[in-house]
Amino acid sequence: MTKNLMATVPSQIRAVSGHPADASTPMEVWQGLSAAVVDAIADDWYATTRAYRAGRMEHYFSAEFLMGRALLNNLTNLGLVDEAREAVGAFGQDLSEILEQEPDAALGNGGLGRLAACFLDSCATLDLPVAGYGILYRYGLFKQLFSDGFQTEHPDPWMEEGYPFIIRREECARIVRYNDLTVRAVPYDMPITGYGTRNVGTLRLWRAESIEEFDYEAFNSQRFTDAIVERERTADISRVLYPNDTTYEGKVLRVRQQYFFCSASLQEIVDNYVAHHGADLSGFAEFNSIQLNDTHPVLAIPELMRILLDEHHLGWEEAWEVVSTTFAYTNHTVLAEALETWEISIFEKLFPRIMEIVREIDRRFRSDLATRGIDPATIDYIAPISGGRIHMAWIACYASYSINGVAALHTEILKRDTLKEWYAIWPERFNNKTNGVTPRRWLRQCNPRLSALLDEVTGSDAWVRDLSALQDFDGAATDAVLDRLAEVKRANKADFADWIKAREGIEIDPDAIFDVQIKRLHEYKRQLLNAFYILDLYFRMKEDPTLAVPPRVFIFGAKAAPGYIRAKGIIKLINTIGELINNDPVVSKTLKVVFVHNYNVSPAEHIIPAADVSEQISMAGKEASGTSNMKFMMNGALTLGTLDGANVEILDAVGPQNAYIFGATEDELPALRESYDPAWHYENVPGLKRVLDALIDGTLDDNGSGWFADLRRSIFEATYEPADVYYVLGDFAAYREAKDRMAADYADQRAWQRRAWINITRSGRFSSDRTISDYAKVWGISPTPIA
Ligand code: T68
Repeated sequence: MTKNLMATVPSQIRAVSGHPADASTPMEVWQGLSAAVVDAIADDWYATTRAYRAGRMEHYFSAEFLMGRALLNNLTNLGLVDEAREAVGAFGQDLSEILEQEPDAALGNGGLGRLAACFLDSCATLDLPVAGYGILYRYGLFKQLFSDGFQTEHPDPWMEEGYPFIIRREECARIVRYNDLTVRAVPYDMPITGYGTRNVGTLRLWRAESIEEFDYEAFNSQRFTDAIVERERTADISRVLYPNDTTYEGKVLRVRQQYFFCSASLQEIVDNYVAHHGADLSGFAEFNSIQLNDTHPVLAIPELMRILLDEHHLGWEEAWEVVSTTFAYTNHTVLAEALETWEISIFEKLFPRIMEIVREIDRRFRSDLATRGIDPATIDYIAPISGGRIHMAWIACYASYSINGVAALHTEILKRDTLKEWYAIWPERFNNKTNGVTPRRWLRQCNPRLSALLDEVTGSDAWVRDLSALQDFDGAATDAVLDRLAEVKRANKADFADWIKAREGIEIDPDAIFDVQIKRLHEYKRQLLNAFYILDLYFRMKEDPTLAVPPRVFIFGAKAAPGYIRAKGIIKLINTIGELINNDPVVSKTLKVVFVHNYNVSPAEHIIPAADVSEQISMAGKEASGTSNMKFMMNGALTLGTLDGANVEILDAVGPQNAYIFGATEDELPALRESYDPAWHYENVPGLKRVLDALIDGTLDDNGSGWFADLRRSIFEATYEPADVYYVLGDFAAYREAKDRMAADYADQRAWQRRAWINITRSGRFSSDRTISDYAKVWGISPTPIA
């Protein structure tokens, strides 16, 4: 199937480093080994691309793909890990060290971007004709450092030293035109391998370049800087990923980025259609479908209209028929501040023709709805253009043949609330697609010990391609198997303790409970609730030194959007609580707090296999799905969570005895909020007063920033939002009770392991293979194996 790595690796290393393999640095070995892997799959990649392009294809449009590292993932999928270890071992190199050289391709913010990456893995594994399209950002999500406990942001030039897993395809470049700028879009292709298949899918990322390297006229006439300025203005388009994950920002550059990759990708897809099926574009949707990952690629809708109308001369009705059978839309959030709307003036300035088309979509939408007897106020509310702004979600809903949420509860909220007007008119368009994660990266690859145990218990590695197969092994949890499971977790925790010591300089006890919350920092995710619990526990231990508290390590990883001060205040608070606890001679014997800096995909691969407790504590109704909850479950951690997002389905899969669920539910909250008074909770709920006062009485030092006092105000004072919008104090007592109980339950190790086992065996429905199989039905595509 693939060329012998042992044979090609030394020469590939020599080619990149210019000296023999045994005299090369680990970074050079990483480069050479990676090049050998790309070389080994080249023929299969080409064959897959040809096979897919001839038939019906799905195109996954996403402004973000959070790929993480590629080498180990490809070796795992291709079954070449042992061979690679041997190949580099032959000249004295250690594969683990080589793997750690690789930068993360962090071309995404969080769940939405990582979901896209998991989906590509599943599509490849299932031989499905799907390609991803996005942007080759020169700078990925910023690097996070801490300085006095404050987050600082630094650029992430992730491919500056060369990146073997991406191939420039000069010959496939396209031109993208704005009113004020014309640029070249050059595609870079990343091969996407699957597990146990020869098929190799493609992620195509576009990079913006000038049409001409220099404006020679400007250059010659001594206007050197003008020539450079123009070139930089173009390069700006694919320079940097916007680091906001929940708030929408109406920046011209952002809309340029969105149009850039949509236009380039559509040109290519249309050209491919013409090459295979001729110039009559009316049959386009029979061979192509496009999934819009949130509203970020929604400009593809008017852009495809433009191509069909202006370049292929279809009539409006005919073009609209094509468009409205091509696109499908996934919503990822119900937070109002995340819904994208753009000022009309921006569209007019950048692409007047697109604006004209949007106006026509709006005009026809209004008359279509009026004919259906919809009342004028509703029409005006959900029209593509209203209040002087363009509403991307409304364009998506109007043009899409399918609209989905990302967990059952989320889809219900869309139908009932966020998109209710649309659901009333087009109920048949709505469907749920509960998220999933790839068991290749998130189990096989990151947790080799547990993988080996599962191979042994199930008798093969079939579970890696069909995770639901594990459910037959619920009953396999004999004492011998549970002993092994305990050994696996203990060894993973010991590895993790070493990793933390080296990375963060903190010593932790592998026998303590590892309690983990890793995700973007946002108020709705309630890291503050976790912080309040830890601080309260510290005070309880100070007050009563005889209190029986099981040893625990509280682990956090989170980036805050650089402009989101309150989120940054929570990071500072957790770091400050960590200082207090980790330096307390008595309490630090029992508790530790570790904030892993620069949380990303590859740190997650170290953290998740070592976790005992998975914190999923968002205010009910706010987390669309969550996906780390699924990764933890697969690795045998127990969920401590609210009934939010996919937690609801995890609870359903494992049963109430195998998870810790607490807090107000989404349907209870409106009534609770009516009489909600945070001040009452402050006075009456045990522990809260002491914790909230510590924010301002000198116990915790925010270095004069005033951020801790601001956090306290966010709990008590209504400003733009009601006081304590995310119900932190309201859920505190229930959280404390559940978390204390969980820690006490940990003492019965046998019972704990039994429940961990059930979490693993029941995780099958949270494989992204299941999610993608569900999407494939909507997309109307079927497996197309090349061999
Ligand atoms: C997440 N959204 C959801 N958004 O919050 C999470 N947003 O519940 C869900 O599991 C996940 O999507 C996958 O469906 C995001 O991650 C973003 O990252 C984002 C980025 C840019 C603009 C807005």
